[in-house]
Amino acid sequence: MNPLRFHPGRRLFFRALAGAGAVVLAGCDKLSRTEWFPKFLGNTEVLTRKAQRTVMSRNSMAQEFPESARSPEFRSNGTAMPNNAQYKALAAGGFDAYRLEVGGLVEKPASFSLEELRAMSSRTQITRHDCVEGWSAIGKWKGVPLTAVLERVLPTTAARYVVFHCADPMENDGTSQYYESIDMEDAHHPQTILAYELNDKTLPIPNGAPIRLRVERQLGYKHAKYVMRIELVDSFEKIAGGRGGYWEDQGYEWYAGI
Ligand SMILES: Nc1nc2c(c(=O)[nH]1)N[C@H]1C(S)=C(S)[C@@H](COP(=O)(O)O)O[C@H]1N2
Ligand SMILES: [Mo]
Repeated sequence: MNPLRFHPGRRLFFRALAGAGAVVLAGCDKLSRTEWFPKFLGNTEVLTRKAQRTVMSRNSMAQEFPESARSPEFRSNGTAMPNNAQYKALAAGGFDAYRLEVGGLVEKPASFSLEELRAMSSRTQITRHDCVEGWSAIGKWKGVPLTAVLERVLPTTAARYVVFHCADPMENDGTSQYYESIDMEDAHHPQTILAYELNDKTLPIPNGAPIRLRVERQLGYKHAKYVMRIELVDSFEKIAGGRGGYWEDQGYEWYAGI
């Protein structure tokens, strides 16, 4: 019998194509994408062109894993504690005074406390993080979908990128801060979340507390930690080195798809 026929992940995947909200590709971990995606397409006559594009494009979902696949430990990489007095003061107060500022090309600039972010819709996902330096770890992330935040501030039609300004100053250059950017397509991807929990616990400082980006179809350096401010822009040319991110300014690719 075709093992795919009654596979629970397949039904869920249909829901994803139907545009249902939160979707978990549960149970698909045993079948690699290359094994089951072509069969899936071959078995199905009803896929619309739009749905097919969803499968084949970078809008497709990053693989999600069962609890048992979680790495025993999720290491920290890059900054583990921002060397920034304002951040340190926030951390000392348990981030009670933290506010995520969201502005730029939006109709309603706003700022959100952690409490407000936690009260919004949430998504939990167990995904693999791949660092360009050659290590990977599987962790469980919970956070607010970036779309939910964007719906509150209403990006204007001119907005093309979402820029994440982080708390950590980067070494070798007293003035530069870590920052990252993604386009609106990734901003609206269902797995793009502002995470506040890792492995069922409040996000630890070494992993980016109180808020860090998860953008699961891209490499680790895109996942901005210590996000303080989000800015909607039409171009990132005038920000820092002009290439859309701290590592991009050092020569890394802006789109780091995996
Ligand atoms: N603000 C900030 N974000 C960052 C970094 C950093 O140094 N500062 N390092 C990046 C890199 S290279 C990786 S692999 C991941 C590491 O996330 P982790 O510390 O939770 O493992 O965060 C990314 N986001
Ligand atoms: Mo990384």
